[in-house]
Amino acid sequence: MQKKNKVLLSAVPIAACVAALGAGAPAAHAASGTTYRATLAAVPLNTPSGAASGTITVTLNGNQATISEHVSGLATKLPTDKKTLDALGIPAAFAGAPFPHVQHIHGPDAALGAGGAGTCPTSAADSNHDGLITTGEAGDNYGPILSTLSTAPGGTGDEKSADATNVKIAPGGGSFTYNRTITLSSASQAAITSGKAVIVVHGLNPANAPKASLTVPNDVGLTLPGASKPVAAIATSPALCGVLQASQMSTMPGGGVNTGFASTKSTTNTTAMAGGAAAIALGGAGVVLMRRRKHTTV
Ligand SMILES: [Cu+2]
Repeated sequence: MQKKNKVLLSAVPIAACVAALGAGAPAAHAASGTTYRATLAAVPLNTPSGAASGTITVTLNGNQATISEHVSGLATKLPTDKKTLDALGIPAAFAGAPFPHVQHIHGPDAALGAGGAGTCPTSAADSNHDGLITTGEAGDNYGPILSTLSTAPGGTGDEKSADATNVKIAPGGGSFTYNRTITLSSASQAAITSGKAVIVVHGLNPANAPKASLTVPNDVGLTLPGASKPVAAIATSPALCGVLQASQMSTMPGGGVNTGFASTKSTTNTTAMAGGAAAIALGGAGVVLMRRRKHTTV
C-alpha cells in the first residue's frame, strides 16, 4: 500500500489518476480521521494556467497524516549542458537528474511569530513587477514551511529541518505520485484544521517560466552544495499551490462520504501578521533545479 521511495519518476498514467481523484473518492482514506484536500493549481505568472496541475488528499488522525498526491506538467529533467547549469547555479553533479520538486505544507507558525494568510498568491503578489512571483513575494500569502513532503524515510521535517530544502529527498520529475503517512508538527496540524495550510510545490519549468526567473538569484539566500553562486529564482519559486480544505462532499456529484467536516472549518484565527522576514526566509527555500528547454527534449 505504501510506495515509499517510489516517488521519483512514477511517471506513467498520472493524468488519468488525477482525473479520477478530482472526481471524488479519496484514494487514500484512513480508517478514521478527517480528510482535507486541495487542488494544486498553477501559480500565476510562474506557471501558465493549466500547464501543470495536481491534487492532494490529506487524512488527519491526530498527528498522523496520510497523504495521497498526484502532480503533472512540471519540469521533468535537469539540463545536462554545463553552461546552462552554471548559468542557473546548479552543480554539475545534478546534470540530467529528474527535476526535483521540493514541496511543503506552509502556514502560520505562532512559535515563530510567522503569519500566513492561508492563501495562494495571485499575480498581485509580484510586488516588484518583474513578471515572477518569488518565494519571498508569496510569503505573506502562505507563510513559512511547516512540514516537508519529502521522500526521506520516516518522513517529514519542520521548518528548521534541512530536509526542507534537500533536493535529494524531494520528489522529482514532471509527474509524480506521492503516497505516504507522515508525522505532523503541532503547527501543521493547527494550520490544517484552521483552514490555513497551503500546499506548495516548488521549481518552475524553464520551458514556460518567466524570464526573470532565469536571471534573478533566488531571494531566500540559497546556494546549492557545490555551486559557485546562488541558484536562480526559478529553483525556489512556487509552481503549484493549493489550500487544504476539509473535504466537502456536498460539492461533489453524488456526494456521499460526508463525515463531519464542519467542525474542522473553524473560524480562521487571524494570526496573519503578514510578512515577517522569518516567513519569507523559510517560506520556500525550495531548491531545485531546472532545466532549459533549449536542448533537451521532454
Ligand atoms: Cu515550500
